[in-house]
Amino acid sequence: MTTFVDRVELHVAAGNGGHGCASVHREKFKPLGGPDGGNGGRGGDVILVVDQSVTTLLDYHHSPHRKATNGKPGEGGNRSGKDGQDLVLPVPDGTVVLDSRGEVLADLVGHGTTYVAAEGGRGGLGNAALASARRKAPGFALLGEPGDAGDVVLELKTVADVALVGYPSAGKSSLISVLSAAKPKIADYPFTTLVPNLGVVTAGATVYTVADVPGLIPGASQGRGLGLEFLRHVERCSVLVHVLDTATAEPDRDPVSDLDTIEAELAQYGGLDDRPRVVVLNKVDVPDGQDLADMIRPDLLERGYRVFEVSAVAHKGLKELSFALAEIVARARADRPREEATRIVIRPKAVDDAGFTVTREDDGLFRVRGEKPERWVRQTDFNNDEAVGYLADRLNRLGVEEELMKAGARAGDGVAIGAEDNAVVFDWEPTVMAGAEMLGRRGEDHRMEALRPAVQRRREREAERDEAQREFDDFNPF
Ligand SMILES: Nc1nc2c(ncn2[C@@H]2O[C@H](COP(=O)(O)OP(=O)(O)OP(=O)(O)O)[C@@H](O)[C@H]2O)c(=O)[nH]1
Ligand SMILES: [Mg+2]
Repeated sequence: MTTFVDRVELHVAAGNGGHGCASVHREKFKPLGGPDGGNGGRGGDVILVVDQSVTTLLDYHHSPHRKATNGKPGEGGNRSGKDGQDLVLPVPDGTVVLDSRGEVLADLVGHGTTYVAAEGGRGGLGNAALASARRKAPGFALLGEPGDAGDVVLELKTVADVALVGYPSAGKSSLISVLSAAKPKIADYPFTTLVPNLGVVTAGATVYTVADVPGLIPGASQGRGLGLEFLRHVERCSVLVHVLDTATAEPDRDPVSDLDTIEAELAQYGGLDDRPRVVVLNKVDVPDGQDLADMIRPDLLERGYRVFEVSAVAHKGLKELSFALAEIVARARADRPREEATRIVIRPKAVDDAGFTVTREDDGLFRVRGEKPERWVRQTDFNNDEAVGYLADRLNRLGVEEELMKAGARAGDGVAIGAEDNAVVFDWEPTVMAGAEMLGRRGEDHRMEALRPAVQRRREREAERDEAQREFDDFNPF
């Protein structure tokens, strides 16, 4: 049998956004041509799509690193960069997507269901798009944003109606082979089944699926044997069938204590309490087996189980069993109006209404968190003073300065924008716009200390350019 993979860790990286372009239109005898730098293209997404022709996660086991392509940078002449291409990854029906901490992100059920596992970065605006009445000829462009990158875990949960559980060699695979057309491997040694088998059963008008789980043994929920790995496959089932071996030769086992052991393991695993149970006493073709079945039947009935005596080998009691299971499955389907569509969990964004938060940390550092401020920082080319000045303006307009002041920030305090491991840190100087309490003289635009030299140079340059622009405007009647 081919390898079966039902859990993989996938490393996904979306494409980066292309950088915007800073360019000035040049033509002979027209020294003051307008900005014509195009925008960068968007990075491609990594998208998971349920494809019913895919049955295992094997491909991702072999090559777990997947990356979408980057957006191309913008170019002069107002040419936008090309968008990166989305990377579409086909996954089997019933794939559950988790983050690396084990939180469920999405539960993908149904052909065509999609989930964006990593979002491509936005392209940066070129200087043409950044031009405004106030900033007629920006000498900078925005950087493209990096695409999302990270690990997701894919788990495959078989979507079976009936799950067969029991000790190794109890006859689970044999039962599937006689109830359905499936031909799983059957042998007289334990752990014959290494991965779940799935069979389709037709009983009257009802068609349902049956899966077996590799044999469970005491301690399975702690990871002994193979079964636990596969219990997730039974999580979606409507009914659990205990397959009990009435003819085991092992001295310290009997069907009732086997049942107790398996139940204890299921309880340890958790989440299966509400599933109806049925007991199958298998191997009653063996004379001792029939005697034992007769002996324990009253006990099982008293415990409230429906009990079926069968022989997978002699094809005994199969019809009753398959019709009884069909009835339970049909009832479960009726009770649970199949809203079993995709359950996608939206990752919460820790941002309040203002779009950002300011918090003071123990060491006196002020931390600014928020989608916009963090994005703006990523988009900034810190080697370009004008770009840094533009960032300061944006932060100010959003009200970041004001909030910092309210939170008690003083000149010279450290301010970090972004998460701990990925923040831009600078010394803060309040600006004119932030209110009356600023420490500098009115009209002086001294910003964050670290940015100040840059900002001052920018202001000087802007003043020069504005002057030139004014002269030009005066001279030019349009
Ligand atoms: N006499 C008799 N033997 C059976 C019957 N059902 C299964 N067996 C035998 O029991 C052994 C184990 O059967 P499997 O179907 O492989 O058991 P399993 O529960 O799938 O075992 P694992 O996959 O190891 O967990 C095989 O030798 C079967 O031929 C039955 O009804 N009567
Ligand atoms: Mg088996």
